[in-house]
Amino acid sequence: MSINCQYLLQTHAPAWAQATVHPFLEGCKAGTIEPAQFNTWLVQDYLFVKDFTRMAGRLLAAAPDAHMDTLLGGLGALKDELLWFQDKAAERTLDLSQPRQRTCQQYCEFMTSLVTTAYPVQAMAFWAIEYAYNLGWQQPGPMADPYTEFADRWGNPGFSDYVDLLARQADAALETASADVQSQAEAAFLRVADLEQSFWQMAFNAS
Ligand code: HMH
Repeated sequence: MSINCQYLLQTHAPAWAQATVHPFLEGCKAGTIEPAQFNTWLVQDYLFVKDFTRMAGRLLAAAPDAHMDTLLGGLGALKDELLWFQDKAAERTLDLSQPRQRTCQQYCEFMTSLVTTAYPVQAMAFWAIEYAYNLGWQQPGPMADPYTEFADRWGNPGFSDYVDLLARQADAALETASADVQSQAEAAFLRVADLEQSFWQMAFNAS
């Protein structure tokens, strides 16, 4: 029996809850998030997504033929997302050329380090990163403006379908993976969970 996405979510439910439930997201729903907190998240997440896009490119390079179509769709969505971040930053007159904060830097370094791992590990981590936002932005329930469009970006049904496809691809890759690769995938999942929690906390701490 190989590990799969469902197994990881069940086995590590507390770690996953910490990755996807945070006062930052509750603050968006309640409208109590401070501009400094939200704007810090916006700039740092843009810097994150730029590197996540590079990770997506490396994942595509390692992927079997059957997984290419979904990943190419993902890259197309990331192209739009980067432009959308630039629009959102311009509306708020935010400078996107700021340096990465420590947690963002650590997350980017982790994503870069995955290039030396086998495809199943990369596929698992890629799914976990997308699912963290798909779940996190939906869980508080409908958000008031101006946060509605942020919640919808990662919570919309089309994005949920894409994340499901990513889970199926990661599961398929893990099915034939060695025990060593499976344990690397589990470690990568836990690292994503940890970094997601730290990323919310980094933005929440801003003042
Ligand atoms: C920190 N995790 C973080 N930012 C994102 N945009 C996503 C996941 C989803 O792409």
